[in-house]
Amino acid sequence: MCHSSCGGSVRVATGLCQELARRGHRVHLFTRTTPFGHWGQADGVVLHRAEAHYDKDLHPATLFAEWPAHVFETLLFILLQVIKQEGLDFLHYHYAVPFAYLAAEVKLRLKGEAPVLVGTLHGTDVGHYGRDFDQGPRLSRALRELDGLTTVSLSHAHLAAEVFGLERPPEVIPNFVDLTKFRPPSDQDGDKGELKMKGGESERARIIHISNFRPVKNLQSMARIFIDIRRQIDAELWLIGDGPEMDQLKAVLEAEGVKKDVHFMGLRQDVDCVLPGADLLLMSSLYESFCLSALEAMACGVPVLAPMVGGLPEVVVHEKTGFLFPPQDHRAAVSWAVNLLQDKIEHVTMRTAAAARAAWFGQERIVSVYEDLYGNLLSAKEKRRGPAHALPA
Ligand code: GMT
Repeated sequence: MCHSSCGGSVRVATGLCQELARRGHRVHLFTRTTPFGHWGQADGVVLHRAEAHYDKDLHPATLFAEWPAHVFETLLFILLQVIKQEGLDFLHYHYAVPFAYLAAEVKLRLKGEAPVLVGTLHGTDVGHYGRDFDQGPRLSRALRELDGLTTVSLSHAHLAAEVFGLERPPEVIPNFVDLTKFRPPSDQDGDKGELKMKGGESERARIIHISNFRPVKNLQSMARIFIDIRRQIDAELWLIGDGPEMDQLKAVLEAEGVKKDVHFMGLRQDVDCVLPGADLLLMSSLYESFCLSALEAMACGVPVLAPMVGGLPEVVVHEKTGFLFPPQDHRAAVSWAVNLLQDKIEHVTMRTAAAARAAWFGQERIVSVYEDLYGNLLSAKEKRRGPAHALPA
């Protein structure tokens, strides 16, 4: 189960589904509506939606975690039906709200016949909902119904343990990147999508920011850093994504006279085609449990400039694959960016190191970690149920 927006948890969930199906597993995906991006049946994943069509008010950049009761009930009905018909072994959700409640309800209804329940915590499900006076305790109870709980970084695991009062922190299975899609530019990629934008002999530095433009991305700060970089060197800013903070961001860029240096690329699915043409990814989030964009940028050989918050230090290696600035220390961020973008040798070294580091988070390896977890949880369940329920050899 996952949301339908363009966010990282959806990317991880759908990527995991596709890779598991490619490996021969039977995979069903349960969502509110069609997940952002192309979702064909060709990849072998069977999609079940509570609502067949996009509601025009559901902007794909916004994660709508609080569902109306009828949507919740519809997906629960579909879940129970498919679990019984297909004899599903696992029910795995990405992002706790509202899926932790759905999983707990499935367990309550199916009792001993319920599939093994796995949950993956991603970000604001802990930092926002976990701390909520009303939802926090409910969520905490729902998490205790799980057979396996994971999250995407050590830092987020500690936060989750503290917020939910868990005896043991969730298991860390980091996010992954498809290294066949996200890779540094090569000669064969000459015509690959937006790489053409790099064309010409311009020496202009290309700084890219990718997000869902929500308050947690701290876009005013991102704009300030870009503006100060632009005051010192020739640079342009590529913005990928859209969201509630976009209008305010545009106003700042306009007021500072740098809007002409900004390319608004909107929400798009071919980020892998754009990223390799950039020189630096700029993030300024207040919090990131992981920051999938940082990983994808590094996989494309793009160094990352980001604040030292949450799980970012587990992804970006300071001074090797990018720079991690203390939050609020814009001066340090600007100075690192300017120096890097002016030093071709250092930039190439960092590009190579970034791609090498990202390889450790390759989809092949990380999806196998999920498979191992499923295997272990299934064996534990069989053991609990005793020999009568053992799987045939
Ligand atoms: O929790 C959120 O704000 C939404 C969530 C999402 O669906 O995009 O983002 C989180 O999950 C991503 C995938 O694991 C991480 O890369 C993001 O860092 C994380 N966002 C936050 O922690 C704010």
